[in-house]
Amino acid sequence: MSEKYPSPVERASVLQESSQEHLLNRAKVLKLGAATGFGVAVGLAARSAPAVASSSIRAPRAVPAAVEPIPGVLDLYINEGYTKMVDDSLVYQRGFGDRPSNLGDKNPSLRIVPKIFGRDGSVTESRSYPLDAVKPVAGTPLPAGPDPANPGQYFIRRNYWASYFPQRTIIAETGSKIRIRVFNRLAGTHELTFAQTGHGRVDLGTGPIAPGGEALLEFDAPYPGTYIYHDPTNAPVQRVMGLFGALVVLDPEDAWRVSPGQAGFERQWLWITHAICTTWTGIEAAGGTVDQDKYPAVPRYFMLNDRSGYEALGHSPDRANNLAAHEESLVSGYPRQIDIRDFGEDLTLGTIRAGQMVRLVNAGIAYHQIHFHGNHLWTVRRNNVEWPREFGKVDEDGHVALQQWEDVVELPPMDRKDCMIPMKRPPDATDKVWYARTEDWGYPMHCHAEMSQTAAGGLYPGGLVAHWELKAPLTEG
Ligand SMILES: [Cu+2]
Repeated sequence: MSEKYPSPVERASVLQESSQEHLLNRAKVLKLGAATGFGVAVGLAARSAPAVASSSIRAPRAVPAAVEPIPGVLDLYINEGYTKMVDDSLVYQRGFGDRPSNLGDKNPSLRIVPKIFGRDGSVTESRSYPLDAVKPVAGTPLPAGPDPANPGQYFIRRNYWASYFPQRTIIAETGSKIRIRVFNRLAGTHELTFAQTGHGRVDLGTGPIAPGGEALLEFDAPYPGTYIYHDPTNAPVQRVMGLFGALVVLDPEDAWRVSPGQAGFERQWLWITHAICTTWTGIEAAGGTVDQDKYPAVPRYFMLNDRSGYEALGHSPDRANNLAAHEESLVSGYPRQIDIRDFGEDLTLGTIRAGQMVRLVNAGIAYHQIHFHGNHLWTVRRNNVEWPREFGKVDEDGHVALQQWEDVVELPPMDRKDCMIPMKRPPDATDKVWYARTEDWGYPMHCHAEMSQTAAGGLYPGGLVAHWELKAPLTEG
């Protein structure tokens, strides 16, 4: 455990050595915090490392092992380490972590436990949101009761269930201020950018942070929606190295809706997809810089919420991982009568005629085709722009995209799509079959970009896979 956290003695001495520096920083931070206006990103960047640079390609270690936290500020550490892939190989990765960790650590901090920026100025660590909502057991919301007019179907609770979020998630309530201090613990220059979060959809970021340096980024929570944060250095290389995550912005007064006036939902899911190119990780691990013309990306691992294959499906020998996969990724619920034309309409008091919302995020480099069996999905937004059903779209390549209501959702790199899965009786289930069912009905989700179903160039189905479940009838009790 000592490699994960510095002992109190180590920590105290490190703080002492650099206390003056940090007092100075803190004063600067507070001053800048008071001076910044609406939507302004402040880069307090690039303190250069003290003259202790070694010949090592590794980080100069100018950043102390632990720093004094500032209330309302989230500390992120740019770390490196090795991560176990689905085929048990270890792959070099970088990431925005919760704590400082080093290359040799068995459990490096390469992604954060979800954090919530509250309207009240707080930063809270929580895998579920809203904080005071009831957590669904294994991620599956229970119904309010049977729907007498529709045997085998249920009334769904309105504004009741919390949702679980995967690692790398930052949630910001509207009206909150996002305040992040970033420590670059690596030998190269890195930065943190929140794509399309500024006025006019501009990116807001720290700017380059020198090795051993730190920066403060501060901006007002943008319009409700789904965003990607990442390191744009030598894009997309540093993102593919693991420096990415997702920001979800929600109105705390209306937290069961992706945006004002948009469809309500029972609970929501955040699916962050990602791909790893081991040619690139090998070059960067050796201290090099990827030349994309010389070494085009050839992704070998494909993940959903940082899991692949049997681990993504919750079939691993690790029970804690399986439970987390169910809570975060494996969509599940009870069947309900739904009409996509009137999502959100009340049936009876405290219930909603709606499905579950899946926020699809592609932080990787592959064009994904997220394909569901059992139900079609209704895409309500793409990149935080509403997708009404009245008309189709023509994309940049001239293709007609009629994707509002489909079983395949196209997801190019850096795209976010908010999709409603109705959780309804599958249209091809005849009465005889429907009324005879006694078990959960499980349906696959697989990506139609077939290479993404594999790991290490062939291990199938070791890639970006999931399933969703329509739960069996509840027995009268
Ligand atoms: Cu299929």
